Amino acid sequence: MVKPLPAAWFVPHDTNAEMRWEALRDADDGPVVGRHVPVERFFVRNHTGTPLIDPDRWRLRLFGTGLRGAPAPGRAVEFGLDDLRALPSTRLGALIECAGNGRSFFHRRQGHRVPGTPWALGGIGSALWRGVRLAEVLRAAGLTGGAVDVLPTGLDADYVVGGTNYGPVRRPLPIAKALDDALLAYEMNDEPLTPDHGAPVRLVVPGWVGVASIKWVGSIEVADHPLYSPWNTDFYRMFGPGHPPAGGAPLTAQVVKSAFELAEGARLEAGRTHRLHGRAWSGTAPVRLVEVSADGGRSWRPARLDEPARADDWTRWSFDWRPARPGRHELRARATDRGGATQPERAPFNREGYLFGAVVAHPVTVV
Ligand SMILES: Nc1nc2c(c(=O)[nH]1)N[C@H]1C(S)=C(S)[C@@H](COP(=O)(O)O)O[C@H]1N2
Ligand SMILES: [Mo]
Repeated sequence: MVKPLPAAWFVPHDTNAEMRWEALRDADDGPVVGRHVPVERFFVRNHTGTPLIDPDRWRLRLFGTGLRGAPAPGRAVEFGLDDLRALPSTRLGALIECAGNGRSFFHRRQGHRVPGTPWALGGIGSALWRGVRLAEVLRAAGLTGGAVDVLPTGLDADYVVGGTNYGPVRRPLPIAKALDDALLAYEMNDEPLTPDHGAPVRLVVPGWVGVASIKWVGSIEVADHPLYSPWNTDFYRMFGPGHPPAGGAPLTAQVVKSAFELAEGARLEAGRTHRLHGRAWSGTAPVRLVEVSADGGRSWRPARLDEPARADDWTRWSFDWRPARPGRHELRARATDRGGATQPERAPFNREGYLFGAVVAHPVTVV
């Protein structure tokens, strides 16, 4: 990674960096981070490493049987960064959340060891993205009515694990989602994209697992037939008991979740009221309700939603808590979205530990 990863903001996991939730709140009553996470504090998920790409020489190449004239890869329709900037731009507040966010809780709360990056809940961030709608670029490239899948490919190094070379990171996206709200983003929080987050251009696929949002995108195949890559076959499907042998359907939308802007084991003074802050989100609908329990899940009280809930972003909430007695306590938050989905007590097991959406106990020490 290129950017510094101060220990106050990040937990390192080899090629990845998890955001500390307490980094959204510097001090009890100190400066707070707004709805969008500053680029310097945004989590990073790299399969390999951050490539440095010269924006002046960068080209986006579109080809395939779903474009007029079915251009072969060698005869791709090309766009430079200036070409994309000349197309109508869109600004969109949206989350990027890793499909494995919360994975460590499969072990910590449910006793199942699963492989992969052991994220707590910090494999997520929200930013304000600016770019051009993928739909706009596909149409400019000659999209036909026969297109069914698009395959954006990253310019980072091939992903090699256990002696297998899976090739560059790439994941097919159904044409319906591509035309609905996917964005080819060149700005993050009103600044040009930085190398770690996909400069010069990345895809942002609102509501879907983070891997759909391909960084450093260099080409997009547009096909009139279904496309496959390891990222929609070997990875990012539900595997294990209760799932088909080849895995469930490729993962798409994220599940409803919530988190406290607090360190694990944070120390809070007894006998005074603390305004606890947190955020809640869902990949399918705006958040409707957040409840908090400070007694191990026996009783729940609604938190205050501090801003209007939106579908693609998280909602900040707060909750006043006056702990009476010193000692260890467990806080819990539970979100419900407008589609009626609520965080369950247990997340459905799957071998790779995807989509952990269950309620999490957050330990604090009252002093
Ligand atoms: N080219 C490329 N795109 C990628 C990845 C990658 O390793 N290479 N990681 C994906 C995954 S798994 C996630 S969760 C998000 C993370 O985005 P961020 O690093 O900007 O937070 O990028 C996605 N896009
Ligand atoms: Mo991810």
